[in-house]
Amino acid sequence: MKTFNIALIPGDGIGPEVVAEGVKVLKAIEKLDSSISFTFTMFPWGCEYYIDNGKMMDDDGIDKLKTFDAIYLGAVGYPGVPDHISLWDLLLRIRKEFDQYVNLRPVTLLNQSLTPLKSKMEKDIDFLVIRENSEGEYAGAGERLFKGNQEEVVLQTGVFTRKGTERIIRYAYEEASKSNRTLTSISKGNALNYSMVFWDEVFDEIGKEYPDVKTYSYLVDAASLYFVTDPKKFEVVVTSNLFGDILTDLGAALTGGLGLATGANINPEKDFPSMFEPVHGSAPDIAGKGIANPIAAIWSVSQMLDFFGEKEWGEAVLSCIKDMLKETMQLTPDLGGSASTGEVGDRFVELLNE
Ligand code: GGG
Repeated sequence: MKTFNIALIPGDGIGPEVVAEGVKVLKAIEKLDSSISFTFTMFPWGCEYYIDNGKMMDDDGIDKLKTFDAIYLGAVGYPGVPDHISLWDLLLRIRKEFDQYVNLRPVTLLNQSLTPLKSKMEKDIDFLVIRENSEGEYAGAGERLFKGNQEEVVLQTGVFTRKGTERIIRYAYEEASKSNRTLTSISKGNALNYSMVFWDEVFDEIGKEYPDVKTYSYLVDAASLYFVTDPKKFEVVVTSNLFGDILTDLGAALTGGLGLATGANINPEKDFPSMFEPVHGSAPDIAGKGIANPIAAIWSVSQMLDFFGEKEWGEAVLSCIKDMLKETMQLTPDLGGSASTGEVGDRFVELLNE
């Protein structure tokens, strides 16, 4: 019997609603497969916790999470707590403390009817964005001088270390090489004359170790255009923290919206737990209405199962998502359906049992 211990951080807004459906799916798998079991430990961290305790998580929160096989996170951020506090003191803190330097965000069209580009599709949109997840513009480095003064100066420094840049680019080459796909680097070397020139150099240097991988390099502005006009150009993409965050929302727009976008924050060395989350935020406008789309969170479960080495279950969950997307009436309103969050989860479990 394999037991996987999962820390649950449902977080804010629709986070708890969608995480509950992901847990429903994991419990259904446990019933179907006597060789797997999961334990779930809930951590009530997030903005409500901040309002009550003045902090987003316990002081020893990182120590508490250390022993888990994975963290399953819903969403962070809610009106009343400044966004940079909620993001930095929970989500970004966990990514950093556990050195989850790889962010895997698939941009995959699971049903042709979901893309606003459908008339132009010659083949399905199906690529993987590998976002650098530990440094760059999210390093937290900067300064605010002469605050409120006419002379005010604000610096937000992009930090690109050799170690950090090499390891993400090497990870991406490995991924492209083992799956026999092309690799595209997205940067901005013409304007960002230190960081992105360095990024491009490292991309070329590491490329010498992978002569089998066909590569492309685009500036982020051109790449944004190609995402929309010619997404089939892309197979595996590697990019910086900020560009990856922005481009994957664009990717979500092409493939059905944020209700379908998942992200895995991976510590490849497995020194620390990895974290799985829907890409979307807490969506305060629909929180508590029972209409949040849980499919992105369920897709995160698929990524988690892959990461655990349970590839068959990971694929089974993805295949059920594809089946779900054929059933308009069983979807939430963002996808044109009228089902509730819980009904989508229940239908999902039925499909898994078929
Ligand atoms: N699902 C997690 C969440 O709430 N994400 C919101 C967000 O702003 N994330 C920024 C990032 O992924 O860097």
